[in-house]
Amino acid sequence: MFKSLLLFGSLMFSLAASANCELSISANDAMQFSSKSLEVDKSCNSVKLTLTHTGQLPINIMGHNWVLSASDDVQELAIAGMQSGVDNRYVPQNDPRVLAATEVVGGGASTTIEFSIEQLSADKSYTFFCSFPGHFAVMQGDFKLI
Ligand SMILES: [Cu+2]
Repeated sequence: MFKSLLLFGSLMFSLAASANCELSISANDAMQFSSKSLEVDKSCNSVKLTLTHTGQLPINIMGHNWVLSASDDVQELAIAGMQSGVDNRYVPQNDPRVLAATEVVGGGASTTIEFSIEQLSADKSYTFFCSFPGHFAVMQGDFKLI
């Protein structure tokens, strides 16, 4: 009895230790994300992501956000985002192609979102990018469920 409890306990511990449901990424004044690839455990119900702008430039000059979409949608979404304007934080509103999106932050600021990944599939290709005008071509990376 004690032995099986011990076994159960260590199993729970290893499950908790392996599930990676929290992500953090930073962006800087040189228009770069700190990571080109992010991975989360597919068993996560939701993912908590924190974006930190480690630069000093103001939000209207070098603002950054973090937007998630299917990889095939990035280019069209980035254009639609630009057209949505600053009031909509450069993200088209009520667009189902947007799987997650943070606020836009300027130098020294950070923002956190929590989003569901239950409708995402480990077999599909997802990309995160910054939709601030002119940034998506260099500010993007892979988002994987593992
Ligand atoms: Cu940016």
